Amino acid sequence: MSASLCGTWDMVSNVNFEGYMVALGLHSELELKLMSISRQSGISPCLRKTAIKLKLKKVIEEQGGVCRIKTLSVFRNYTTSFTVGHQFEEVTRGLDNQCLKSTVTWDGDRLVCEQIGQKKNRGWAHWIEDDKLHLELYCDGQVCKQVFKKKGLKD
Ligand code: YOG
Repeated sequence: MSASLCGTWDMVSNVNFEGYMVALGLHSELELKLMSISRQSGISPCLRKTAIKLKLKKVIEEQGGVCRIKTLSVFRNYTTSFTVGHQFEEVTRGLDNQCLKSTVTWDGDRLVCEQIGQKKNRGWAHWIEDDKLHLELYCDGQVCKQVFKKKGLKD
């Protein structure tokens, strides 16, 4: 883990989070009934409405070769731990509740995660630009772009 990604970061912008969440699996109430799928497996419009208002915080740490990324909010938290280059089982509990085969690697200065599961072209990429932490979350053609500033620093 590049030392520069480590730290506590506060969200300053969030573009197309809605599109990303829809791509993760929105179905209307009627569709859910027809498919007999519990609301748990997608992200309901109500949940998306809550999620989009959140100011997220990232806490990125590395210890003994294991990297941990915490995504924190007043509503819900999500943590993932991994070793770069080693595939792991990721369960997106509290998000879209999927079981993924995830692999994080370095692509130049970008820390890139490929998430293999039911959705095509799912993953994320982190990098530093202008002292800010950048994140692209992508799924099935949708890209959400988030930017974070180091905690305590001005914009
Ligand atoms: O981060 O994969 O930093 O894991 C994306 C949420 C909202 C719940 C957050 C809770 C996707 C309802 C994780 C938000 C939307 C909406 C706070 C992003 C799903 C459900 C947890 C992520 C990576 C890269 C590390």
